[in-house]
Amino acid sequence: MSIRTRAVAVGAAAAAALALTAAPAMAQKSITVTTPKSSPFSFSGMPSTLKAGTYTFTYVNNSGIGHNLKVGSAATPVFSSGSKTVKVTLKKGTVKYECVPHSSMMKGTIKVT
Ligand SMILES: [Cu+2]
Repeated sequence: MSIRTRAVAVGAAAAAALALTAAPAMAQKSITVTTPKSSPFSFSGMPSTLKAGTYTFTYVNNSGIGHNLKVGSAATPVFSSGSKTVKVTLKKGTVKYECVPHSSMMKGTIKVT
């Protein structure tokens, strides 16, 4: 084994060890949902299906209009610029999401499997 090959092998082992160490942190998933200025009464980036588990949704509101993101029973405050997060555990079934002040327009469902 040349020195070069050996360095690659050690690097791969280190990467594998790192992946194992990082695994528990990845149990909590992150999803970013955005309301763009160009479509100020919409949610962009919300998946239509997710695996059951705990998620942190980061809601980025670029619209300048007061919105929030409610997923299941958890919601961000209403805000008009910047971003806020909401953490929620999703169980199997259909979960509703919406902006509470504009729930007739800004709403949808996530199928949790
Ligand atoms: Cu809204």
